Amino acid sequence: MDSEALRKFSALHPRPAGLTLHYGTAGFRSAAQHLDHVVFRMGLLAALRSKAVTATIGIMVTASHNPEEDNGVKLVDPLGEMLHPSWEEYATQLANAEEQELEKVVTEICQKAAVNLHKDASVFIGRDTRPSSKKLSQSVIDGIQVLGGQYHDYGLVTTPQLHYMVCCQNTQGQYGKATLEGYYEKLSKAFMELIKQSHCSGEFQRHLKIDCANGIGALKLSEMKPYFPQEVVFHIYNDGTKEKLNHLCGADFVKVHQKPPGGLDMKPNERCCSFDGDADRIVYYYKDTAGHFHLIDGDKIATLISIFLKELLAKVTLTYEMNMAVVQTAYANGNSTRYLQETLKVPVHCVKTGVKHLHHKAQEFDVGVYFEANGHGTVLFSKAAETKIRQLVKEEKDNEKREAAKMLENMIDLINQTVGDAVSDMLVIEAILALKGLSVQHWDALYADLPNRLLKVQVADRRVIDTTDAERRALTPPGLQEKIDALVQKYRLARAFVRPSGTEDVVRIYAEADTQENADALAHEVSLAVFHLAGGKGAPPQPI
Ligand code: G16
Repeated sequence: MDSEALRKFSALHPRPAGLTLHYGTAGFRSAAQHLDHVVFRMGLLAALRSKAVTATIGIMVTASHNPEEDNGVKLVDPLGEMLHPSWEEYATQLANAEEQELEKVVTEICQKAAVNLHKDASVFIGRDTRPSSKKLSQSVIDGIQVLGGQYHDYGLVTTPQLHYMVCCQNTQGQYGKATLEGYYEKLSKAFMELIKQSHCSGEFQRHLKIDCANGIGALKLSEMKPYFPQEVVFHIYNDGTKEKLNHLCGADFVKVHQKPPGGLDMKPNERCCSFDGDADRIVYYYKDTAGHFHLIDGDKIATLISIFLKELLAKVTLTYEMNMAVVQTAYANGNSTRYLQETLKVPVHCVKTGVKHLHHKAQEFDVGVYFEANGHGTVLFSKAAETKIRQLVKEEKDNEKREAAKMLENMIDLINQTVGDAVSDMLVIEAILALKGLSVQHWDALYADLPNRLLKVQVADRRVIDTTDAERRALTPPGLQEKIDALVQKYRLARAFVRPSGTEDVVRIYAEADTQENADALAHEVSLAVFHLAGGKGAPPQPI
């Protein structure tokens, strides 16, 4: 290691005194002005990880759904997954090391993780549209170069596009070409192939209004437009030319507030959707003729995809048995879980919040559908399932089975299997709706969501809350879970839980019950319990 270069460059990216940050749900997140040293050091970490696994690693500068003033960094492992959990601790150590200790910490990581510093390193970099992102990505480059690493800067890309590039690069092109053109070509081709199989393909016309959260999704969808024929009409709203990123718009705003985004004019029964700030989440919605807003969140997206895949798998099953499961988190609406288990008869698993947990669980199945209620999700196909499906397309004599296998093959190519991807998920949903001849209202009517409410409470230190049972029960502070249990008892069909956010300095509260009034009242009572038992800051939460 070039100690002199490390000293010189770390002095250019000093750590603000007394600032401690932790690797959260999806990397580091904070006010952008606090992050220069973190991203420089994550450049170092990415180079170390690359040397350790002899593969290209990705770094995305983004704070996704957070306000425009925040920023953050997500690290991408070789097959496009989130950074391996065993390295999260190294990331936190490196981010918080005193400047004079940095070399020692790097050496310790090399020893613990068996990193040979003489090996080559390769890192792919991407960034979102935040004003602070360009400068921060330059600091990432400094970190990579200090350890002699090579880099490719993709500039402005969505988070899932960067995950895709990393996977393509490390699979020697088997997953696709590691270019934006390669991504657009692969997805648009699979989408158009699927649509061709639709009975009404002759009169096929897709109109969809898309709120891009004033973020990167707008830029990338515009770039993708020429890859589609004229019949596919995506109307882009909140493209970032007028308003601030994520301000009163985007998937997180729509999901949390259960209302339409600003800047999108919605006519009755029109299908609309929202991306988040880095385009890795999507939710759908519409307004009925009476003016009521209907949210179609990640749970209903997972349900639609599961229905479609299950039907196709049933058609090819006589030839090859494939197991399928859905992975959710504690935020999944109780009625979605009931529908999947009792009506669709698909096994459902619950894991902790964070794509890394869902992705990991979904890898256990031939077909693993995973979605967070907030709209972050995808489908994973096992290698064995993929090989079998591709073989059936080539060899199956029975027309119906071959057609089903062909649809599955196109789904495999259309779905970004590396991570949740708003663009890819949107195309998957649009294709399924067209193939099944379903309107957004039919889709919404699959089951009725239990009324629910998401709240946030600020406390002095959110880490006083520790949870268990996939975050459904609080272990600390003492007495909190007992209080929540007693409150839940007061309402019908009720459920509530609390957990510290890993992306914002807040405690999150979720409640559901038989009516919206009861869900709101329960959420408020639980938020008061958190405020009093976990050291709330400022004024106590007000009723909704
Ligand atoms: C990230 C994670 C998601 C998680 C969300 C909220 O999303 O990738 O898995 O659901 O944060 O996490 P928390 O409740 O811990 O704040 P994004 O889209 O913001 O990167």
